Parts: sequence; structure tokens; C-alpha cells
Amino acid sequence: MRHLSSSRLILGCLLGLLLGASPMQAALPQAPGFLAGQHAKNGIACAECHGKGRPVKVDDNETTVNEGCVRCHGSLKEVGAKAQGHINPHVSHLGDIACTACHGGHRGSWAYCGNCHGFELKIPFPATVMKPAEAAPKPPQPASVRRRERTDVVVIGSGAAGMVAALTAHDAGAKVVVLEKQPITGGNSMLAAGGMNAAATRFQAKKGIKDSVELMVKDTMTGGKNLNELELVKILAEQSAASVEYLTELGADLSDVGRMGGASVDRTHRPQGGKAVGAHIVDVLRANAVKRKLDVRVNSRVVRLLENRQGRITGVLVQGRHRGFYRIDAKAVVLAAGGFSANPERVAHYQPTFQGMTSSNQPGATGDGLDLGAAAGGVLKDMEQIQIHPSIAAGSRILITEAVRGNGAILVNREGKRFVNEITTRDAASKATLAQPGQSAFMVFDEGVRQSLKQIDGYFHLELVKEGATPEALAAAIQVPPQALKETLDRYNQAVAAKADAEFKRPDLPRALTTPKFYAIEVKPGVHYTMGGLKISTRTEVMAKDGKPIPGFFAAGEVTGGVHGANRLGGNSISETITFGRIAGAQAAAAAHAPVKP
Ligand code: MEZ
Repeated sequence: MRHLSSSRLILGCLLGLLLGASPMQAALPQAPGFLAGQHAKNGIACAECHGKGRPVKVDDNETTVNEGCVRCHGSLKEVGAKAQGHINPHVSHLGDIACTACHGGHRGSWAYCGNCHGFELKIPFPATVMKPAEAAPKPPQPASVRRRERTDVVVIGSGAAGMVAALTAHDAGAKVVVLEKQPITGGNSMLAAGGMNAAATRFQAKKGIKDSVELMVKDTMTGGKNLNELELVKILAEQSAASVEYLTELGADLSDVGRMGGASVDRTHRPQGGKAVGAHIVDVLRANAVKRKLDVRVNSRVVRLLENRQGRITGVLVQGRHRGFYRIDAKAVVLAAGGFSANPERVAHYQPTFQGMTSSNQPGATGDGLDLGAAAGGVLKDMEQIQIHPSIAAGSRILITEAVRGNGAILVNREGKRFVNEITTRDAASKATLAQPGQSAFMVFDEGVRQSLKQIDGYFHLELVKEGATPEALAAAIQVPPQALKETLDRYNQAVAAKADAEFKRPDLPRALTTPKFYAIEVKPGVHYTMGGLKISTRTEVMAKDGKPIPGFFAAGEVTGGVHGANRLGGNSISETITFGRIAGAQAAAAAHAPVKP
């Protein structure tokens, strides 16, 4: 056992202060939950890691801190393999994230997953949930900021749109910096479940699915109530197959194809076996970023876009968690900071009737990217167009993917009866669910559906599923009238056999629900996606009020408005992030290489 000398402790506390701890935190190194305290309790002084000649230097990525953790404790995977318990916080869909995303040297540790999940974790520190948006102190005037860097392209946001833009700009020869305000990369893309829409792909052809760009355009426009910008929708559909190929070349598996609401044919691409698409794609993008040694910084919030007298965007003012304020001068900026579904006040401002609803989004989806864009002169459009997803597990923030319904599940109410075409558009399914007693529904499926979609296993793991060996036993478990549920299933199975759903006109009836066991998850609508955002051109240039593009400023993904109109179709979001991320990256690289007027 190593012993602490008091001088080492004092040095450790001083270092704690230097590393951003409050005086109280630094003065209480023994406090439970602080890693400094835990280490001190085990006889390991701060100075064993920090200080002159020591390996741990604290940057905003906290890279060397994490290297320090891994050196003693092993990788996240190794720690995960050792940990026990039904819910293991070291093994999750968040992938290989930094230890410091959850653990703090001089602040209480938290379980990052607690931002979305509500499970009880038996962990050796009092978990505190991270506040979604830490208020930034008033930023200084850019001119007074002395720390300056220079690059070709800055990308704000590290979801799929941002990472694809960054990889594309890098591959076109630009020097790129990616800035992410959260402690982990991936944004909402990390949580994407059902898949990525694309028309006329080789994976569809292999399964004999006949699709076309025109049909994808038609479905997307109809789903969006024709409020969409047709030219953007055409790009989405025309480029979609190439975007699937692009991801496949990077190492992704999108070979499974299923159906989402509002689609005329199966065009939603996802990994074999029906695994969730988002975590897989984010993993692939991260690996490609590492391979290219891309400069990706977490804990790095952009507080302002910089512009010159001619209105050209010339860089960003950044607030790093440890570094403080600094500026990056850039020849082009790509904004890919996502939407605002995790900002209940903003949601209620645009849609008062959504007040108090749960959300499926990650905590960083607060809409501050929209503020940055608007402050730089970008025009916002369709801000009141907010999508609620019909199936969030009741009492939680867990999205039950539309793919479960796409693969055959039905929705029944508390009377045990169907009430809607389950694969209609999300707005229609949500409205119908809110009209049912209790404003919720049960998503009912059988073992056949379970076996068809790997991601359903996760809902069992999270204990969201009720089950029964027969329809009647399931009915008892969810407290609906047994005879009614049995009759509903019989009628539905007859419709499947007849290939026609006379009652609700469900257009796709992939399988009968006859294989025990029978399962149900209670679901409620929740805020899922914000269709509005910055107006962009077909080249992803951010448009100003005068109808002209703002030079040097590009945007892609949920921070933009126009692609989805009044209602986004499931599977079109990941498709949008890849296609428009690629365009934004290429445009930004081109703008960076073009001679820039002073
Ligand atoms: O695109 C989406 O939002 C999507 C596919 C969600 C889901 O239900 O899985």
C-alpha cells in the first residue's frame, strides 16, 4: 500500500485547483465520488499522475488523463468484461468513450447513460446526472482573445453529418478541426435505431426490391406534406445509394433492408440481423477519424462564429473545458450541431402542446447551433415543425424503433384493440395514440418479430417488455381484456393471410403474429426530431435574409431546415446526414482552397 505524504496531498490539491476544481473540491480530496478522493483513499497521490515529469496532462479531450486511467485499469472493454451486474455501464452502445465522460477527478462522477436511461446502477459513487446545457460565462470579445489557431475547415458537431463532412474535407486535402461540446462524440446519430433510407441500392436489388429515386422523392414529399424543399429532397434521393456505398467503403454494414412508416417499399438499410444503425455508423466514422489522425476535440463548445467586414465567416470562438476561450481562424465553417428536441423550453416555445413530453434525444440536442447560425445572419425556417415519435417506452426516454412495427408489430389500446395503420407516418400514428385512453398504446409482437430484429434484445435487457405464452396470458400481464386481445390478433392474422388489411389499410403485412411467446411494450409519443433549421442552398451554403449564401459558411443535418418539410420519414435522417455531410465537406474544402478575398 502506498502512503500519502502531506506535502504530496497539498501539491495534489494545488494541482486540482489548476485543473479546474473548485477550491472546495480541491480541499476535499477524500470526498466520495471524486476520483482524486478515491485514489487518495487507496494511497495514490495526485502527484503520481499529475505534475512535473508525470504523464497526465489535462487537455479538453482529456486524452492523457484517459491514457492514465487505461494504463492502470485497462481499456473500457477490459473493465466492462470484469464488471458485474445486469446493467453494466462499461458496456453500452455509446462505444469506446473516454473514462472522463463519466468520471471526474475533482467533481462528482456521473453515469453518462443516466441522461437517457433511468435504471438503478450499483456504482461506488453518488451518480449525478449531467446538466444538459451548462451555461457558458459571457464570452469575451473575439479581438481580446489572445490564443489563436489557424486551420482550413472547422466542423461544429460530431454526429454523422459533422464527422462525414470532416472526413470528406480531410480527404479532399483540407486541414480540419472538429469541435464537440459534449464529452463524447456521436450526437444523436449515436442513438439512431431503425436505419438509413436509400433508393435503388444493390442491397435492395439483391432482395428483389424494386425502388426508384422518383418513388423516394414522392414518399418524402408526401410524408412532409409538401412543405419540403423539392430540390433538397431530390438530392437526398439521388445521392442516397451513393451514400450507402460511401459508408460501406468506410467499413459499415448496411446490407439488411426493412420498411419504415410512409415508405412505399422496403428501403431502410441497416446492419445484418437488424442491429441498430446509429451506434454502428458512429463506430465506423470514429475509426476512420482515428485512422486519418483527424483533430476531433470534445468538451469544446463554439460560442460564436467570427466574420469579417464583408460578412464572410472567418472562424470560431471556442470555449474549451480546460483551455478556456480561444479562437480558430478558418477558411470555412461547417455547422452540424443538430436540433433542439432535448430543450423542452424551446420545444414548448414553438409547440406549446408538446410541453412536458419526454424526448428520445441525447442531452446535447439543445439547439445552440441554431443560435450560432442565426447570430451569424442565417435564416431559420419551419421552426414550429417538430416531430413526435409514436413509440417511446412509457416512463422512459428509450425509443422503440419503428422497425419493430415495420417487421410486423401492431399497436393496441387498453381495450385490446388496434386503432391505426401501424406503419403510417409518425405524425398520424402519434396523433392516433394520443387519442387513446391513457394517451399510450401497447406495441404487441411475437417471437417471429423478435427473431427478425436484433435490436429488440436491448428492450428485454432494459426490462421494458411484458410477455405471455399465449395472447390471453400477455393480456393479463398488460391488463387488457384477454378476449379482446385474442380477437385482435386473430383478425390481424387473417388480414396477413388475405394480404389485405380491410380495417386500417396497413399496406405491408410482413408476418402473422402466431409464434409464442407474445410480447408487449407500452409506448407513448415523445419529441424526436426538429424539422426546422437554417435555410441552405443545394450546395449546403447557409442562406442569409437577402437570399444570398453567407460566404464560408455551410451546414448539414438536423441543424438545417427544408429537407423534411412538416414531417420526417423514419430512416431519412441518417440518409440526410451522410449525403449532405458529404456535400458540406466537399464544399468547405473547395472554399478553403479557393483564394479568399480579405
Ligand atoms: O429515422 C428515425 O428517426 C428512425 C428510423 C427512428 C426509429 O424509429 O428507428
